[in-house]
Amino acid sequence: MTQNRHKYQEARRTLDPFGIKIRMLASPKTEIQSTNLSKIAKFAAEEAAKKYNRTVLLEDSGLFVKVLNGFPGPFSSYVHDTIGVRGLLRLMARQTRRDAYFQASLAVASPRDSTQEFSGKVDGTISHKPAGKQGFGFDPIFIPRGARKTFAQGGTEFKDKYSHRAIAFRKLALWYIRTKT
Ligand code: ITT
Repeated sequence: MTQNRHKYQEARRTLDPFGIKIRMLASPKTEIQSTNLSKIAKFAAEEAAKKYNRTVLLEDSGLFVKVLNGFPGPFSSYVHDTIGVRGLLRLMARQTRRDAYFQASLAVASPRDSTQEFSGKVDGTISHKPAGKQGFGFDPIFIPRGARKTFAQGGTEFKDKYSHRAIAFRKLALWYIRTKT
């Protein structure tokens, strides 16, 4: 369940090779006030599972910048919509320590079973200027550790190789295959 088509497409690409099919439920999630991504995802997934009486996959994610003490973190969507990529770069002007990570918390809730949670994290650095046109959100300024280009320069294969979301959804796929098939 997401209103962000990019998030849905990335999830679908990751689950496809495992033979797991999902559909996009473009409904707004109830976002509780918390700095904990996992609590935000779990609450919203459980509420949606009850409301729609079906299994719901819901992922909450964010970019955590070390020199900004983890900002924007759980507020990444709002910060992206307000000050944007360039605003974040301005906050980091003249900073040489540019370590950051993306985190994804994925909750699978169903009206019957207990909620399952999976997470993914990718370490990297914030570039000095935006580069690349692919992807979404903060992709133009995030360079994963071990690479030399931003997520937005790399394209889908590159993103799926490194991304926090791909890691979380692969964990979900392995759990699903182990327990449900
Ligand atoms: P939904 O709530 O409808 O799922 P959303 O985009 O608002 O869509 P989040 O609340 O999880 O989703 O916000 C995460 C924000 O963090 C997202 O909007 C981006 O700005 C940023 N973000 C998360 N993962 C990202 C990624 O893989 N690449 C770039 N930016 C990402």
